[in-house]
Amino acid sequence: MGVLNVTPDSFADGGLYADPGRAVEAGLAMVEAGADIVDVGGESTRPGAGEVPADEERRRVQPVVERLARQVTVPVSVDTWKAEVARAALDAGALIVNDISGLQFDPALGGVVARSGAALVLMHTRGRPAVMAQHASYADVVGEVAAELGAQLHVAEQAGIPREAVVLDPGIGFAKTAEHSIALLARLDDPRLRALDRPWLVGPSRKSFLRAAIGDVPAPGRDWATAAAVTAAILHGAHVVRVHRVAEMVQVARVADMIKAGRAG
Ligand code: HH2
Repeated sequence: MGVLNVTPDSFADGGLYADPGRAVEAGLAMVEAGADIVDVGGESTRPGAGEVPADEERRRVQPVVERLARQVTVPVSVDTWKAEVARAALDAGALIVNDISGLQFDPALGGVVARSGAALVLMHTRGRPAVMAQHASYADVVGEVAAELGAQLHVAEQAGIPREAVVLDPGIGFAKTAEHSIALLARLDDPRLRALDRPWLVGPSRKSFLRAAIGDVPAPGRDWATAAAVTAAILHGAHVVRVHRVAEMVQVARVADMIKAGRAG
């Protein structure tokens, strides 16, 4: 999954794709480089970020989703927790809703996804990005994330979204300290996570937990570190990795897949 943030302020690619034409070009280049999904986002959810009004977020993402969806054969996803933005993006051709709130922030989102027949990425977090760092407290991060994702999976099913349409995400860096993010990546194959019986998406790309190993390198310089995290995630059972540098991470993912399978090709 290639990350395409059409925002002025995303932590790793903010401002690069504010112009819709450039954003579409970047999305096409990601598909050319091997992305299986392009994830278009119009609101930064980095720790401490404020919220963007729905009409502004819709204005950012809708034209990009519409043009990309017409030109690529892979699914386009929309990275939003707002029902209104999701509805506009689905009407414009998106096939996946990537909800960082795991259906916690907007009670109308589940119904929008259910009625459209779209797939849903259900990510774990606690509290809005502005305050989520205050909620990074766990006695057993893997067990608590598994339990909370299980509860939200139930909410999705109650809203009419088939279980088969849901991909789970432990929410690397969302209401997590570096230790929590590292524990989740190291134990993605824990039986309590596996028991939820859904595919896993992980988004370690350029995130600040990587600094625990490499020091204070700015986000765009964290791609080698991201490659290591992507490899580890795949070896521990991740099915989808959400990354900024698609061409390089396609190579990383293919080699990790090959080694995990234990045979060439
Ligand atoms: N991380 C970010 C945004 N959306 N979605 C999922 N499913 N999983 C993630 O880990 C995830 C996500 C944050 O990264 P980015 O989009 O690069 O930054 P920003 O939120 O500043 O736009």
